Amino acid sequence: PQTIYLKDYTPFGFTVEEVHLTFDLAPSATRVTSRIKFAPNPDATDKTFFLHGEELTLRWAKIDGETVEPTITAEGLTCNVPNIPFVWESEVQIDPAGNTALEGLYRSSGMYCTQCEAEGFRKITYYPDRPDVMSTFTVRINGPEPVLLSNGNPVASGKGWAEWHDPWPKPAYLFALVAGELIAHPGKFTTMNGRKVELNLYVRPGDEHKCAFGMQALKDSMVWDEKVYGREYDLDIFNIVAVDDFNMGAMENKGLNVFNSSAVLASPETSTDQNFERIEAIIAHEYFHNWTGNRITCRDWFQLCLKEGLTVYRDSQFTSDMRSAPVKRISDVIDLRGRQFTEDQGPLAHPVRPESFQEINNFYTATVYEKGAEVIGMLRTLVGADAYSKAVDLYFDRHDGQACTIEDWIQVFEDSTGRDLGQFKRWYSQAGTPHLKVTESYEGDTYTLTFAQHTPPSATTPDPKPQVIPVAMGLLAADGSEAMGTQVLEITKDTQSFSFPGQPARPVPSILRGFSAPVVLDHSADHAFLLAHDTDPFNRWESARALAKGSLMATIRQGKAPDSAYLEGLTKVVADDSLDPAYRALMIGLPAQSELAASLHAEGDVPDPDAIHLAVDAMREAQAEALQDMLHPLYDAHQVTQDYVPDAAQSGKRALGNAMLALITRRDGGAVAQAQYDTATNMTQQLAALGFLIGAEQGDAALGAFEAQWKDDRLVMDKWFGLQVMKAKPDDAADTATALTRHHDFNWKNPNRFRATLGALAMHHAGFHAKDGSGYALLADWLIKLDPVNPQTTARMCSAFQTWRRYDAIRQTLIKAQLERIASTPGLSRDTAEMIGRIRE
Ligand code: DPP
Ligand code: ZN
Repeated sequence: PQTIYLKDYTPFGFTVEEVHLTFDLAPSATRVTSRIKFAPNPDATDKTFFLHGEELTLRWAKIDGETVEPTITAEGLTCNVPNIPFVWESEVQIDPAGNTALEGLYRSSGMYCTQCEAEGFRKITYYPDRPDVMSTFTVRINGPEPVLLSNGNPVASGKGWAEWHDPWPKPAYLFALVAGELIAHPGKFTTMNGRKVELNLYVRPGDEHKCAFGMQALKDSMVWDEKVYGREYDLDIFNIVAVDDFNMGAMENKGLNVFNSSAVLASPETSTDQNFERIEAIIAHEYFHNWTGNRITCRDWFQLCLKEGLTVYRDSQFTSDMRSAPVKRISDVIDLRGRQFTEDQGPLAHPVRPESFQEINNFYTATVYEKGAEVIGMLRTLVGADAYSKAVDLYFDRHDGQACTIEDWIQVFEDSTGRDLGQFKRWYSQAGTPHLKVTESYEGDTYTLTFAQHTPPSATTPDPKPQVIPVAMGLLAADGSEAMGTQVLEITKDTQSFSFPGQPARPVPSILRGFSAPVVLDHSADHAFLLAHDTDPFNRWESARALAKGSLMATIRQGKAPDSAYLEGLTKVVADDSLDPAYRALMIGLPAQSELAASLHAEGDVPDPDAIHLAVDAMREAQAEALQDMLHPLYDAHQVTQDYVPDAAQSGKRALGNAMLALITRRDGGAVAQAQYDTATNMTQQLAALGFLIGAEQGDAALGAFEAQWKDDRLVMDKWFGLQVMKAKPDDAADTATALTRHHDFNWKNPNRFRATLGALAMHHAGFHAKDGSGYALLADWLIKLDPVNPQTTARMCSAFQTWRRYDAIRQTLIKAQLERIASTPGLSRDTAEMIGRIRE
């Protein structure tokens, strides 16, 4: 397969002035007629007329009305064209029903839908399928389906047809078409300048009762983007469609967002608090793309972080404003460490802006998205909130309607602040997580902190240079009061010292407040003191994490009993009713077992998944013992008696109540959990109780009851599949997953169900890494089976193997055998081949 490089970018030889598409829908033989006005691009030197096209049957093609005979390959076509503006017309036939890859135009539960990002439009018709080619689109859909949707505004419709026009020039990856028997949940919105917008959430019959929350989230997002970023919606209509078979979470197609039904459908009976929060964030994310992604798009796919990093950053700001900022920050850091740090530590490490790829679908990663968002956050910390807003305004003014690069983005900050951001740009070009070692000294009345930064080299960044690291920090006095409020230090060199004179006594530093940079901090801080006194909620939580982790590592390595300083500190925080219950629930959490494995590996040990599992279990037991007097009182005090609302306040109560229930169940054998299960009126309480019952005596009966109650609800059944694997004992995880794959409802071609079952296995650290290799073999079996059907989802799940070099020789041999088995499968997709190739390196 061909490798594509950022440095080889050249503009397309032609501009597109206008696109007209006509779809004659038929499940196995849809006809797509295109009429496209091209003109020679004065900015381009290469004037080759190449149109992408894959899996298309060309019926005819014309230039200015004259039939032409283009040269066709598996990737597209070339044709001789005039050196003046001309009209290209063609008709192709495609097979939506046979499209299981869920890319291009496909069928899902009887409806038609599309997914074109990144390169799916080329499976719909011949076109320059690259993000820097932007055009207006007019689309006519002919079909018997009652609902026929595309981008932009509706122009006209009649029985069996509809026409849409999108006045905003866009790249083909933002094209969308939906047709089917759908029901609209309508809404209305008036923008800040008085534009009346019709809103619709389209769902399949039967899902009407799951729309209200998504509609409200959309309105909240529209208001927020006006208020915080001054961004107004720009069409007469905004449609969202829920689709059951979808590779990703959702897609920001102009005026017609298509969502994985798991990312939009919600009701108290079927969705957990976490589902509601995620849905709100994804709706916001896709809506915010209208400006950061659609109005201003990416010049090429190497710039993916330009839209994704910024949009993730914006949706995290939104969630912080809607809910609790500290809770959101802590959750984001847990996620970043779990997924992005893992990527940075292994063979899949790549910069936020990669410089080469074979298959762009493999770069929709935690590094591009989440680290990309962290980079924006650092930029804002460095320049300040006001300067950030001015720079972003300039970005919108200067680049509206353009396809841009990271250089354009950085330039608006340089121009509006006068700062030189040359060194800062390394965050976009260097892979790897910087380690920041901190040492302290105190002489006279001067307290000094010295920082030394070091980024481990990786395949794409063999020689990392120092980064610009904004370190938010403060100083505490011995009595716990603030000796110095939060300041931001800018570290730019390998080693750098900062002095704080006028300290009458040695202060205690609180470093990297709010996790102001995505780095690994190496500092032997007084975590017990910080857990008790830090005024920064993030660092207070971080101290609990550090103590828990230190204790777990000592148990794993030396068999030590859980650390009493940690348990005492934890007890005080959990008992503190002045703190948000959601925050206290997070305090009780422990580092992921995979994170412990990573730390052991980084410190030169070979992680033993079973020992890690046992240490975590012992720590949970110790927590139950330390907190035992407050488990029942706190559980009772955090029962919600009002009608269910998925807001931060109620969710926080349920989170703390269920954290107590988890520990109670260790003691009472499941009596309280069973009572909660029996009386639950919402999915949060029902599912939490079910999870605690699995493994207890009542577990099988509860699973049976749950299945009987929810067998007709796909999204709830995904939870049922996933939970059994997650809660399985390490030795049973692979067998549990195997049994579930034989369940009559295991539809492996549905990405949600596949991920719920096999993805859960990959996330079960001790189960996936079972010594006999059963977890590895099972996942490999299914990846080999899925690859010809859905390469994108297969390739994504190969990342389960990315940490293989951490483990012992026996496990490495077992994994390697599976990687080789996958790699040698005949006809392996480009997606999966690239992933396995990188992982094996
Ligand atoms: N662009 C989508 C999103 O991140 C993913 N295809 O919103
Ligand atoms: Zn996005």
